[in-house]
Amino acid sequence: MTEAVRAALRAQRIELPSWAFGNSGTRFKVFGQRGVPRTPFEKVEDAARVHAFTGVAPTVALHIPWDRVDDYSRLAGFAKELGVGLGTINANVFQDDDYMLGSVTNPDPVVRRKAIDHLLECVDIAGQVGVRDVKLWFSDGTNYPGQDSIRARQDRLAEALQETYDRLGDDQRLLLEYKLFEPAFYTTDVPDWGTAYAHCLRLGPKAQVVIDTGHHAPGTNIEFIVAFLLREGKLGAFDFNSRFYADDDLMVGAADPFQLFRIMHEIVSADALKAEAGVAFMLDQCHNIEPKIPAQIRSVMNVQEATAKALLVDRDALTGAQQAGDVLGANAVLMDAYNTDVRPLLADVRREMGLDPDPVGAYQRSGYTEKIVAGRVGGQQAGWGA
Ligand code: LRH
Ligand code: MN
Ligand code: MN
Repeated sequence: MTEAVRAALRAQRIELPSWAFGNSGTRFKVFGQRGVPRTPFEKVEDAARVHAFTGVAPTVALHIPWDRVDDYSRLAGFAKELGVGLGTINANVFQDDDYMLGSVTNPDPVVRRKAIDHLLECVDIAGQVGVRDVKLWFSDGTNYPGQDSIRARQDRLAEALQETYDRLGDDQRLLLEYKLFEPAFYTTDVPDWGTAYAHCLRLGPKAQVVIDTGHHAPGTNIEFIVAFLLREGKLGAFDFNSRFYADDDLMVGAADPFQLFRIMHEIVSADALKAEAGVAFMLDQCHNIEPKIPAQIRSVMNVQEATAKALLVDRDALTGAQQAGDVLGANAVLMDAYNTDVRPLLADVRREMGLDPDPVGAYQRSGYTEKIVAGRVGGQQAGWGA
């Protein structure tokens, strides 16, 4: 049992977002931190440090055009030299003035064409560097009743998704992310998992749903969505972060570690932790007031702790109690695992992997922060709020 748990923890993979390393903030203020990356290459350098100290974060997701470069193969080669690789390509069709009334659902066909062309470009970039996943999130929606036809916007969305889907290579996937609201405040064109699921189902097997943990109404039972989508083979990825109010993008596991555990319990129950299951575990966060590299390390560790606890659930005892209708017993099995202190186990796993058992401390002792603060002047903004 313990060796199986350790092996699963060693094999776990968590993808980092390039945008977590840039300056970020709210619509009130973006705080500049010293030493932040000025280029996508420097973001990859920072991501490589997170992997160096955790051993489980070997890929970095890009956001286009935030991470636009002339030569993506060169960026991929650079990442490889640092011991990491490029990950999911995130398409950004939400920051141009043209998109004020929407991107792929905009009433203007010229704007829709521009947005779809960008999605196709993202598929092509992913293809060039051998990346499997292209992630689509649309800020599209309306602010006022009557502003546009809800139904026509679904038709436009379906058309855009189909064209993008048709461009995918055999081994590529389209990942569709939903979000309840923001920036649109009346309707959002992909507001929930049901909408995302229905579009993905129509598109076919290469289209799957992304669950961003911060994109639901308060009180939503996210682990139910996880269980349902896994059962249907339609859970493609997570964007992990945590929230107290809305899409706060705080460190995963910071606001509600118990929820993260419940999510990972569904993953482990469905045997979906292993890479072959096809669920990508990504962070989607911004670090407005805390230092970014250690915050990413901390976030990776939080996911590992929730995973370790989920792996420790005594599944035979749980099934036994469930089948016997033993409500309290079943709940106790789950709580026993959740209340286990898994930090010594994870420290051991890190030693087995040749890592320092204390990744944040090891990073802080490494002198990397001092090096980037001295060497990088005029860091980049991550993009809006992220
Ligand atoms: C939207 C979102 C989406 C974007 C990211 C920057 O709120 O979660 O995943 O790509 O933020
Ligand atoms: Mn997201
Ligand atoms: Mn978000």
